[in-house]
Amino acid sequence: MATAGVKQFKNFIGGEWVDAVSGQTFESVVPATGDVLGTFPRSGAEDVDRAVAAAKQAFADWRLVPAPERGTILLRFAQLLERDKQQLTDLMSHEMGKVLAEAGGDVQEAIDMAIYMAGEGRRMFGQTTPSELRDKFQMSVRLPVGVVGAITPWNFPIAIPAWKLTPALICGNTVVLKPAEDTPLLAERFVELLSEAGIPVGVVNIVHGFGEEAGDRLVRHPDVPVITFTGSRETGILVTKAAADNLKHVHLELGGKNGIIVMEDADLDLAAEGIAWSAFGTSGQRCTAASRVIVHEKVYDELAKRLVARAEAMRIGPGWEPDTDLGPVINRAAIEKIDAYSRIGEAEGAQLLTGGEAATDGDLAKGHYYRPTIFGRVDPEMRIAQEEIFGPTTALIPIADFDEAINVANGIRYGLSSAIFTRDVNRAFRAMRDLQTGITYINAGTTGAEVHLPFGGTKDTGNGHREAGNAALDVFTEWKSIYVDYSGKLQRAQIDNQ
Ligand code: UN1
Repeated sequence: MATAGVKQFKNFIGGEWVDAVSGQTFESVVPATGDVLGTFPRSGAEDVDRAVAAAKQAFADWRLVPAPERGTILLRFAQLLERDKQQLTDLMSHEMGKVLAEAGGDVQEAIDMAIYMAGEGRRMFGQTTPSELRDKFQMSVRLPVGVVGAITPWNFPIAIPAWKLTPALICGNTVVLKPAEDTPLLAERFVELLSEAGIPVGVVNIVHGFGEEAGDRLVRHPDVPVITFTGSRETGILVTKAAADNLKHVHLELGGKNGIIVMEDADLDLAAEGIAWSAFGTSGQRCTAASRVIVHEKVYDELAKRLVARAEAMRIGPGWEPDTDLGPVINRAAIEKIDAYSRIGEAEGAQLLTGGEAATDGDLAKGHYYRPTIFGRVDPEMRIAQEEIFGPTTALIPIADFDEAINVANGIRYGLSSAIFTRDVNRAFRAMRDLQTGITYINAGTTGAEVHLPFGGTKDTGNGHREAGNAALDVFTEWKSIYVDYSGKLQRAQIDNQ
């Protein structure tokens, strides 16, 4: 189904740019306009098998390349991302839809992560400990695991591949990347830059296509011992089951239903700004987006008024236009899902304060735009307060006191990010301890995690792993404990040596 005049892109396997074995393709479409950016191989099991074979072969040497030398390549990669930042930012505003400032932030996050992981090449600390015995030395070291299968989402199309690939690579693993089918061109640029930075042949491979086809094969492939996946809870469960037969390491970064608590003593201007940014930034398509606002009754009306005013002032348009505040959502299915939740919210009896419909005026009709949507007087048990919508929709939930706020905040299946606006330091510290999320912000919104602290969540947001920071190394290495006896005689541990 290749379209005449549209550029055809390929997979990158063992250092070669190749079509899918089947010859099938799919299109990358601009969500703001419906224009086609290019066609990409619709890969199947055979393509994945080839990529895994290339990655397996490349692992034999890459694992032996000194980690600081691997770090030098990642540093060069960071410099190339920096060199092409403008171009990638512009492309992202087209292919994914986010506004320029956020697209630039996405690329910057990748640069920062690459720099951080380049530095890990000179750290990657293990432990040395004293021995129970004389003349014996012992230490632990991190060793790479092998071929990593990375399945990345469209919402952070440069940052998240960097979160996964740079730690995998610095640790000495090789990679097969299956990027989201909505943002294949950005993933292809990402891999081109890694190659330009000097990543050896076969160390990084990209296989485009769909989850049910290419992704499924990658997850099941017996020669891929590590799977790192960011996406929905439901797909995370499928990935876990599919990987179980081979007892793979599985790292999951799944959904969120992140709440911001606003207490009666909060700086309301600051809170309104933080909420608007967290709820509507990236059109709500962040796993860290604030889709619940848990607000004290005393300031409920005032905050609701300010948030509605902010939402209604947002300029909706293509991400690449400099005055756009809210870009499109990723595709038609997203519009349908978000809109279905607006109807569910109304049917549940929540008050629709603003939005609740697609934006289709003039040229907007060509793209997938949804008005920033706020529901008021939401009951914490309603579906719009429990389920991840992944769009520019947030739910205001009134509460009477701090304990209720914490209970409501925790009363969901997810546990990614949380926030509280308060001037009371005691409450702030209790919130830091009691909010059951992997990330908590004090007097800031729920988005904006930095690359050098662990990123991830509790409960159904994941499976106990974290990415980013040096926590990421745990996903991509095996610990090895090493004992060196230099006594020249057989010494036996854990027994009485008398
Ligand atoms: C995501 O939405 O999957 O903290 C990642 C943030 C960003 C990353 C979000 N740094 O919002």
